[in-house]
Amino acid sequence: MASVTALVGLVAASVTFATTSVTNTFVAHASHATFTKAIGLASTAKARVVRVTGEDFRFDAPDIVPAGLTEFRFLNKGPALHHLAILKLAGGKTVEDLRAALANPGPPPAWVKELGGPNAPAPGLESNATLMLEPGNYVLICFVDIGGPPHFAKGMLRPLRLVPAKGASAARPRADVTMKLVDYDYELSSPIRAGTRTIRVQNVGKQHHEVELVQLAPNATVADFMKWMEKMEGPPPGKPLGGVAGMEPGMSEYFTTDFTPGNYALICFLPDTNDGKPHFVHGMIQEITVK
Ligand SMILES: [Cu+2]
Repeated sequence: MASVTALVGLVAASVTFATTSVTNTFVAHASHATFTKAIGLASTAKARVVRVTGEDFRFDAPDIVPAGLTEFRFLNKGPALHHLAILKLAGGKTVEDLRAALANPGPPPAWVKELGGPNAPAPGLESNATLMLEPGNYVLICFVDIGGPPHFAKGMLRPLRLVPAKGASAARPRADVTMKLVDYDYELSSPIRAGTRTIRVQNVGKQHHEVELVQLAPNATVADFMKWMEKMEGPPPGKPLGGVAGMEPGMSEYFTTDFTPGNYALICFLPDTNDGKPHFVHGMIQEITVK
């Protein structure tokens, strides 16, 4: 039986990516100018940008935003690894109902919907996700577990209310590549070329899935990165950049990243609905090369 804790995705011990010098290169590249231009071309209106920062152990975010196409930009101030998972609370449920549900073991309530959101960037980096949101009650939450309680239990859980917007919503952005999440694999519509690329992530599987994008260090493999994840000792052979957090089947949303040439890993850490094992154990882990 799946439990509420089965929503927990990334499992990470204390991480100190921010100390690596490579990090600064990525901060310098963290521009979304190309992305917002692309949206402008695709429609008369742009996605509404909502900026959120995360740190040990809290989110800074607005309380109320208008509904419609929304780009979340998530800055991880660290020092731990954090992500910005977005849950929709259906049926008029509130954050207090969610807190109560999270405190008790058992199946996740049907009124909790996993809507993705920016997946974990290394401390000091920013990740993003663009998705369509309807009016209602939402929660910003971090499921990352650093060997103790998951971060939401330490304060990284924050309500967000979406209210009806005036005027039409922006159209969905144009994507360079579509990434299909299947049980249990990633299928790209075409190779990702170097540059600022918008990826449409579509969950066509029967289960929830995520994509954590990791830039692998030169000569490192995804196997090296996963081995390092077990103990997290020594310099990391890869750097988390973001991607999209856990999404319900049938959902799609977008993220934009500056891809420099090299090797990257796509990883799903979400637990399987049937056996509870992380999806990467079932094969949902892939190495790609960007040229
Ligand atoms: Cu998965």
